[in-house]
Amino acid sequence: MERTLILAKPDAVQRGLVGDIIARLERRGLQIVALKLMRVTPALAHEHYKEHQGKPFFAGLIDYITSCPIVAMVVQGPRAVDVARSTIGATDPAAAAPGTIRGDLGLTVGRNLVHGSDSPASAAREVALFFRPDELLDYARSSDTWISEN
Ligand code: D4T
Repeated sequence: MERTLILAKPDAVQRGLVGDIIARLERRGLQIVALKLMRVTPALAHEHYKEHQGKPFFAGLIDYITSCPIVAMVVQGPRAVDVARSTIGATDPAAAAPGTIRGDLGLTVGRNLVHGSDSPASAAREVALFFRPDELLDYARSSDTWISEN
């Protein structure tokens, strides 16, 4: 069982595509472990994208991710990192396969709708950037997952 960070980026929120994106991940079989609507501060954006510092698209990437609220979530499942990335599709939506989120809903790399962690190590780092440990459901604890009867 793996966990991964998913961000529905500002263009997804503005275009009203959050529900569609979540539905695709859920239909694939991934379980939501944490979910929130939030703003990304410049400090968080720089930390999240620090591997891209110095690249020509870095400033635009920071402006984009901080421009409007996003929806951050953690999902889990077998090989969740790779499963989420294959559901999301290639980084450039113009090259992403039809049937993927980016291939169906996006067109340009600068507005590619979704982020998914690229490895289990990145996922652990990124989940900790966006969520406190107590914000993550513990599916082993039945009170977190089942509605109790009256
Ligand atoms: P994220 O990290 O957003 O899930 O995207 P990917 O994992 O698929 O792609 P990435 O890390 O290589 O790129 C991060 C982010 O930068 C934007 N970008 C990327 C861009 O605007 N221009 C570019 O040329 C590239 C390579 C898109 C995603």
